[in-house]
Amino acid sequence: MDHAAEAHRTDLMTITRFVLNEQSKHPEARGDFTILLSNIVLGCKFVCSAVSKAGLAKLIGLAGEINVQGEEQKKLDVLSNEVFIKALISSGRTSILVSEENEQATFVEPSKRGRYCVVFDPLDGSSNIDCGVSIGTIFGIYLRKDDSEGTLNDVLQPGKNMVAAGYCMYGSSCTLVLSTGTGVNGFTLDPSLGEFILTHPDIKVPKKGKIYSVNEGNAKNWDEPTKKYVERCKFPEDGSSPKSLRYIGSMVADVHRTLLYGGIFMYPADKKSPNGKLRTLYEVFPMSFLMEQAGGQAFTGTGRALDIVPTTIHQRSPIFLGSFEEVEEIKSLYAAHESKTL
Ligand code: AHM
Ligand code: MG
Repeated sequence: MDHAAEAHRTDLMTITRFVLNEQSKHPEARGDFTILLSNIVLGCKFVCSAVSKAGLAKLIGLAGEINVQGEEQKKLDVLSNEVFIKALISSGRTSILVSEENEQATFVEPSKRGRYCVVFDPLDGSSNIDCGVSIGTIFGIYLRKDDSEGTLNDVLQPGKNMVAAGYCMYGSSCTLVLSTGTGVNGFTLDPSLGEFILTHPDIKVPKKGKIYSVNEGNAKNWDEPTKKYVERCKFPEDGSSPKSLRYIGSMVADVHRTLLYGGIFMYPADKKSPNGKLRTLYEVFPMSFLMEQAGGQAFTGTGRALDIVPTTIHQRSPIFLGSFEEVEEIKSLYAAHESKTL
């Protein structure tokens, strides 16, 4: 059944029902994850509504600006951050929160503490808000390592230790893509019901793709393997058709397209930014987790992205992710480059 037909079914699978079904396969599950997720979903619904009203409500603007009512306006990313932090704390299921918007991690007070740690970017791509381009929330979830009150080490874990990851894209529709480690599923918000409905079950990224996605304005500073890969996209050596370039400049939208249509998304290292631009914990890890769960790969230029052991919460990492075969090609270019330079 295609996705459109799926949306017209009457046995609506809401995200809550879906997660409850999944959790019921684990007899030890205590319902904590379902409660945590429903608070993330609440945050996404709030941000979705705020983003769609942004132009009208004049929510957009510099933090600190005063609106006509004399109230201070909040930038959407500041507002989104507050909503997520409050929803996650009041879930009573989290210990440590790391947000792109906050320099320090948030340690939840003992009376509200729970077993999970959430790393997130409340509104990624927010420089695109003013022109109506799709933006999104990205999140990853860890289980606290032990029963202690929680330390920074609980979030400085490699991405492969995440128990779930996802993103919500605020675009022509509001789409939440989630993995709890058993594949990837996509849900679309039905505004009339206020519910996310399963519309994209068991997403698999095509094995090969015809699209590459990168900020080519940085090409001057790229390393040899990246230059060579992009050159091959344009002038294939095997006589095949050149790939198409698509770059929105909003990670959630670029990764969403890559997941559905195949291809490769990259934000490589370059001479000016030796670690690329994207943040390891709450951008690179969740998207790499989803891509692997959908049958693709995620590579940093030196190894598997999900193997990185972060040492600081806001560190960055280069990333190449997408269709299995595209990432395989960039991996072999790096391997060849390395053996040449040894
Ligand atoms: P942000 O977290 O400040 O919004 O920046 C992250 C965004 C990503 O969404 C996108 O992939 C990338 O930055 C675009 O960067 P560039 O403008 O350098 O191409
Ligand atoms: Mg970001």
